[in-house]
Amino acid sequence: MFLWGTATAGYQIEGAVKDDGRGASVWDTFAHEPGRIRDGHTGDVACDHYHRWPEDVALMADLGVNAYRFSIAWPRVLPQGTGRVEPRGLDFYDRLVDGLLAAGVAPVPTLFHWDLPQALQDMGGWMNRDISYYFADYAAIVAERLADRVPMWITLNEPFVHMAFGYGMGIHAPGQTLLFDALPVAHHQLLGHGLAVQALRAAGARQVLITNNCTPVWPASEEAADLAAADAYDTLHNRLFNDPILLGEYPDLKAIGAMDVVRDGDLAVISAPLDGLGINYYNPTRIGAPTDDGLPFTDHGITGYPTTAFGWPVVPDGLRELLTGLRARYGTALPPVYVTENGCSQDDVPGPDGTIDDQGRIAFLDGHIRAVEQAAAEGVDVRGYFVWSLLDNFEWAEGYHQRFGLVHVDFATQRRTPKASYTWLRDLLATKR
Ligand code: IFM
Repeated sequence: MFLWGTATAGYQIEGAVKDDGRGASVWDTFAHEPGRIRDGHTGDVACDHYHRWPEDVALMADLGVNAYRFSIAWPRVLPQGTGRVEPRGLDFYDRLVDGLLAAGVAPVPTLFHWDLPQALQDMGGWMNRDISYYFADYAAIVAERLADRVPMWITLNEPFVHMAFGYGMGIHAPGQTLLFDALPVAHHQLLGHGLAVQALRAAGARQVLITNNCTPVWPASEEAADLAAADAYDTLHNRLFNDPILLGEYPDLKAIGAMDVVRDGDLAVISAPLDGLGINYYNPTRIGAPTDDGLPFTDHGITGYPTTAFGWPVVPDGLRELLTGLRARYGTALPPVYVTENGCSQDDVPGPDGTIDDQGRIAFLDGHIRAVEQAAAEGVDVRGYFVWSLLDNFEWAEGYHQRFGLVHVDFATQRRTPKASYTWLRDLLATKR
């Protein structure tokens, strides 16, 4: 059965950051540091999904999706990241899973969507190899509680973005600016993924995936320097995270740095077979030769396409290109693919009658769903498509300024209003059924 879903993440929607014994995460710390988040927004309340989840599940049932990708907040389950388990945190996800199943929506939890317990950050976060093992312990605890009812698990969300934005450039939590010295974060996340796969399977998990953020890389020209820079960027963004999982080896990293934290046996753990590969796609990236800022490439930006409120180019065919490119690179090593995120931000403002006519989002989704269908027609085994996102939510460094939801959220009142794109998708899904 093809999975049609929506996707969200804990810190972006749950709020209730102090409820039921939840510990602090790196995002609580970071968001409260002055100047980190646009207009000082935080995820303290977000969409208050922690209290309003029945309404949100009802919205999904009405939409007609058969799957929901959400994330489990590690600090709700283990407030200090390791050690004492908080049963009330597990109870919340238990209720959510049962609520989803009762509504005919398959729960697809992600175990790590960037909200590392602050106590583990105080030990060095993902720069510290020990965190990989703590992650596997946490995965085991959650799976022992939920694996009887959860059909599909995702270990990590977008380890590239977490490494690059969180540890490389300091745009996301934990706000470190290590540039290429952040490469151990890639390896420790991947090792944590592999160890978690073992833990999940031991606890009876049926299907296990990882979600990578991938981008087709377009060289700025056919000049050798631009081609080499594009290759370096492709290595950093895509292959660094797909190759070890699918091929059991790192790509040649000499253009970007050295991976000197790999120990014997790690790659065998990392490359354990998966039941699928989750892919998050937003846009291609155009890369040219380095300037003098010390990086081995320059992002040239892409012109000539419509853009989202974020300024990201809307290139639906990039999704077809990405999926067929994965198939070409990995061949039979590529498991079934699930598009675990795709969507766009818009400046959605309710009209005088209260409706939100987000035609741009409808065009975006229509184009990208067609691209998935085209990739399938070209031989890619695609088995799911999840819209980012169900709700307008806390968009990290942008706070509440970027609205990605099929459902509008008035953050002053928490009122949910389905947008025109929600109705459009509901009608589409009805025809697909
Ligand atoms: O909101 C994020 C999400 O947390 C991870 N993928 C990209 C989305 C839009 O920026």
